[in-house]
Amino acid sequence: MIEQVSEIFDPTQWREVAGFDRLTDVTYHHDVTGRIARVAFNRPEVRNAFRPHTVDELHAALEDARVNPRIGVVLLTGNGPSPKDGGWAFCSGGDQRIRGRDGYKYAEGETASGIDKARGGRLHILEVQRLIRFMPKVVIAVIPGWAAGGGHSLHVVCDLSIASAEHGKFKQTDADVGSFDAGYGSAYFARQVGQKTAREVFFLAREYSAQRALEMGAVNAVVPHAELEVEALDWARTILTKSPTAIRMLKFAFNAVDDGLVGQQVFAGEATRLAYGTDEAVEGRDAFLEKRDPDWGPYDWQF
Ligand code: S0N
Repeated sequence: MIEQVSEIFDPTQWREVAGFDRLTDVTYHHDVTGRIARVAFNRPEVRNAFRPHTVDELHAALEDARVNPRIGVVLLTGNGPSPKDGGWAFCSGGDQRIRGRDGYKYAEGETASGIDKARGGRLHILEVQRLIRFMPKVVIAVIPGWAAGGGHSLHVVCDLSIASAEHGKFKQTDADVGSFDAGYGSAYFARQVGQKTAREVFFLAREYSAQRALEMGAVNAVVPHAELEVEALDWARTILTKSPTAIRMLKFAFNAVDDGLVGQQVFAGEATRLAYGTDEAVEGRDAFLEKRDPDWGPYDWQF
């Protein structure tokens, strides 16, 4: 029987993933069909804030899901509730005990021997953002509680967001704590909700309910807390009935308009991959390998 990692986690739906049995800061599961991944922040006592080690584990789990050809959808969520006060969180961003100019401050349970100080100041959560953005799978933010600071930015960068009606809460604290996500977290958020609303969220750092986030266009759905993961699995299973190639091309098409040359590069890579599957491209390759001129005769200039 697998561990009950969160109050709304249904262990009958999930399996542990081989090679990921020593995680401390996140949990990683595949559903019983092996087609859906669930990656969850597992520091509910600090509203699922991430320290550098959390980001390492998060990146490793997401990368594993990215390269697994069976996985089509990733659910990114936060385990809970907090054993301290019963509070729920998706993620509250960077662990504020571990940041900044004055050197690495150890988190509870960490020791000097376990920490590579050279890595302490890295903002490698941005690498996680890019992994979510560029993986050819659908990533759904499943938000059981607070999405704040860098946790808010992570939900922004996910393809879809579903929030708990009772506990889902949103707050962009960056300007309160002297931190700022000047990339996807703010500029892309403005694309989603509009400039005025995005500036309000960042400049006033107020708290917003899940219902208000829905009205803003910041989340796709708000569902009863107890049904959050059931609903997310249902969305994932629906997506899995679709063409994998169509979904990946659509994701990269949606991205491309905001991603500049990098977006074009990703989309172009997909176009090249598809072209390599044609007889025409095979003829070009074979002609080179056989040291002859290519015969393009059978291939029309289609219109
Ligand atoms: C999420 C909030 C709004 C929840 O409020 P609530 O429900 O009243 O709970 P609290 O009592 O405030 O919190 C419960 C316990 O959890 C601890 N805690 C909460 N969030 C964090 C956090 N981010 N870091 C460390 N601890 C946290 C509380 O201290 C409390 O502990 P106890 O019980 O011991 O008192 C509210 O908690 C809140 O506003 N949290 C802070 C949100 C925030 O400002 N996050 C950072 C924003 N910036 C980023 O995320 C940038 C990320 C980044 O650049 C980075 C990456 C890696 C490493 C560092 C950084 C970095 O920040 O530079």
